[in-house]
Amino acid sequence: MQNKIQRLLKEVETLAAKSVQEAEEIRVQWLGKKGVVTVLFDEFKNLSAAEKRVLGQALNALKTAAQEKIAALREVTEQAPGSVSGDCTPPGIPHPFGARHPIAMVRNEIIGIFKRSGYTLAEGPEIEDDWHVFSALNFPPEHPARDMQDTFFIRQGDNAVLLRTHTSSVQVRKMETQQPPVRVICPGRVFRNEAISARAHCIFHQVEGLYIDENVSFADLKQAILYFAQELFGADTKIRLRPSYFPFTEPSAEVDVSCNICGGKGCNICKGTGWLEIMGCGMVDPNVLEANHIDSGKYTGFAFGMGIERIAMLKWQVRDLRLYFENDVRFLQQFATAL
Ligand code: 2NM
Repeated sequence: MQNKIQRLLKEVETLAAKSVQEAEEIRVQWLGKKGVVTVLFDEFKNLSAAEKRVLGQALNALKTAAQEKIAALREVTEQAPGSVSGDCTPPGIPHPFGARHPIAMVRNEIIGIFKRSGYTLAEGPEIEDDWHVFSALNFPPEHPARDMQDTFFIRQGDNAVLLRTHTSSVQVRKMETQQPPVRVICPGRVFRNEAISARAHCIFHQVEGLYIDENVSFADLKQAILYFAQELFGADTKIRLRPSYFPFTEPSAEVDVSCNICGGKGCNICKGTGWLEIMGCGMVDPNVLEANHIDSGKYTGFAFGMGIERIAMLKWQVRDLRLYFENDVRFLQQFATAL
C-alpha cells in the first residue's frame, strides 16, 4: 500500500483538465464514492494498528494533495475563455500604464506641425550607399564627413555601404521618384562615429524637411520656420538666423529661438545669450537639384534639419543626452503624463 500511495501522489501532480467537466470527472475518479482515494480509505480500515500507524499520514497527505489539485483544476477551467460556468463579471486585471518615449513624443509633435502645414511623411533605409548620403547632396570627394572618423562604414571602396549620417538621403530618394512640387518631412535614426558624451551620441534622431516648387524663396523658408517654432515653443517665440555652411544648401543658416526658460533675458540654459540653437537650414543648392534631375532653372527649394534629442533637451531641460538611450524607468516614468 505504501508504494501505491507514493505512485498515486506522483500521479496527482500530473492531473490536467481542459474543461470544467473534465475537472469534475477527475474529482469523481479520485474522491467520489468509488474513487481511488475513497477505496484506499476503505482498505485502510481493515489494516492492523501497526500498519495504520505507518500509513495513516501518507494516506491523508494523498487525500489533501488530490483535493487541492482538483480544486485548482476547477478554478483554472472555470476562468478559461469560453467557460460557461465561470463568473464573467469580475473586473479585469489592471495593467500598469506605459508611456511614450520622450523622443517619440517630440518627434510626433514636430511631425504633426509640419503635416498641418501640408508636408507629407517619407521614410527610407538606415543602411545606405555613398550616392544617397553624400554624392547626390553635393559633398565633394574629399569632404571630411566621408571619412571613417565621422561615418560608420559597413563596406568601403567604390560600392561603399554605410549607415546614414543624416536623413537627407531619404529626401534624395524622394527627389529621384517625384518631380516638384515636393513637400516632405523625413524623421529617422541617424548614425555618426562620435565619442559618446552628455552632448553627443553615435545614434540620434533627426527630422529634416524639404520644399521644392517654382518661386520658393528664402522668405518662404523664414516664415515656415517661424510658424514651426511658434507652434512648438509658444506664440511669442522669436527666431534668429545666423549665416552658416552646409554642402547641400546655399545660402545656409543656423536657426535660434528665443529662450523659452528666461524669455530672452539670459539664463544658464541659454548661457546668458537669450537664444537657443534648434536647427540648420538653407536654400537647396542647384547642384543638388541637378544631381536629382530637377531643373534648377525652373525650380528652387528650401531644406532644414534638426536633432530631436536636442529639442527634447531644451523642452524638458534634460542635461545628459545619454538618458534617452539607457531606458532607465526612473527617467522615462517622468514623462508618463507629459504631453
Ligand atoms: C540640414 C540643414 C540644411 C537638408 C538639405 C536637404 C536636401 F536633401 F534637400 F539637400 N535635406 N536636408 C538640410 C539643409 C539639412 O540639417 C542640419
